[in-house]
Amino acid sequence: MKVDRGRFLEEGYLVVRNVVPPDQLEAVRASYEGLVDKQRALWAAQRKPDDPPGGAWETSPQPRLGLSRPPLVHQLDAQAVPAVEAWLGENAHGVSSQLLNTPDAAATDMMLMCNPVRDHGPAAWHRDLHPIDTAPLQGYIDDIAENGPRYVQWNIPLYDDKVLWVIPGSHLRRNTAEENRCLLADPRAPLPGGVQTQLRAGDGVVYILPILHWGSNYTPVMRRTIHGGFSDFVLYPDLEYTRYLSPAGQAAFARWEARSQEKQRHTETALRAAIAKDGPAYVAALDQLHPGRGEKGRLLSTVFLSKLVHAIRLKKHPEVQDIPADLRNRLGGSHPLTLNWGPEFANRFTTAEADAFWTRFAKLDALLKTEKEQFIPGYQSGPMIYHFDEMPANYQVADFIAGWEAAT
Ligand SMILES: O=C(O)CCC(=O)C(=O)O
Ligand SMILES: [Fe+2]
Repeated sequence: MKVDRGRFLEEGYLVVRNVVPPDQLEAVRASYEGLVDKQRALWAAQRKPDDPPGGAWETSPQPRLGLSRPPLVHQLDAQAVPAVEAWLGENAHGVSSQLLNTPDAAATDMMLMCNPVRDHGPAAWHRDLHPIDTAPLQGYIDDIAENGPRYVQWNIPLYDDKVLWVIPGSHLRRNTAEENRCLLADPRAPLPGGVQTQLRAGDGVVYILPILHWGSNYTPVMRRTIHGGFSDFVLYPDLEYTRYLSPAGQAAFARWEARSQEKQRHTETALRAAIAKDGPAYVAALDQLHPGRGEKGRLLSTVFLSKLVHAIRLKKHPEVQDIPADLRNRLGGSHPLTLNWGPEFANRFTTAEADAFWTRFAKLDALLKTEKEQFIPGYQSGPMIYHFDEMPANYQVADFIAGWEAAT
């Protein structure tokens, strides 16, 4: 299927019909329901003393399965095949590759959002963006405007679903003053210009990550909505289950895993070039990481790397005190879309190497910080001493590299 990429880039979202073809819908539903049962057993077993018997299934406003993450990923078997392969069809994988303008986009975190057991009402409007451990919004906007998104996210409901609202075009701009006023007054009410998506079972909405969006109502009405995305930047904790997939499915995950390893190597090369103060090698490594991107793309990746450098430093020196608690908490996980390859990535470097590249990135880190703690609504970061929106003024990758000479 040919989709309207121009419209997608402009509005930040697109509704695609029959992402799950009608003749597969029943099988995909049944497969996901089997996974819901498995996850409910896990939640019941993990419940805390004060929780109801079902644990998170009963307490969460949006009980969510993570198919590609432990512990559920360790339990996938032949029964899960239609659930996983729903990601591989032409209208999911093919359309995602078209929209990302890449030959073979990889499925990232594969999830399923379910209805809560009791009414929880609306969530808060937000962008799926936590600038504290990734980058300021403007960095994303500039990169997307220059070369399109690096990641596209999907909601693919298996039952009719109108929970999600979006603000068209908000992926390419900061919040307006009016939006900030409304969000501070009541983040759980309709915003001016908001559009409610109206999806039939099997249709999907695909959107560009920093778009302002809203989970407008979490009620006990049956909801089983596939959620997750596609990118060239992925990390798979466990691919053991892929042996149950069709040959084409196995081949897809094998290609994507090889690509992930390659991207991790290019990330390592970039950090080693920084240690060596080799500017051309640093830029060459970034160009391998995301071929075809320009200055804005390289700058965004450099900001991502400044966070990775923090994560590695923290792994080598758990006692350091100068990393704010909220940043520290996020850095412990993985976030491949922003080049955080998880705790084990630090093992590629010695402590001395980690200290050396920290020196190279310290100035940029300081430029990303604000003087006083600040807060802007509509993000997944609370009040913080890093910029929510603004990138360093008049700053390019060449300035980052020039800064190495002045440093020790
Ligand atoms: O429920 C939805 O459709 C939106 C969910 C969402 O935005 C989120 O969990 O980040
Ligand atoms: Fe979200």
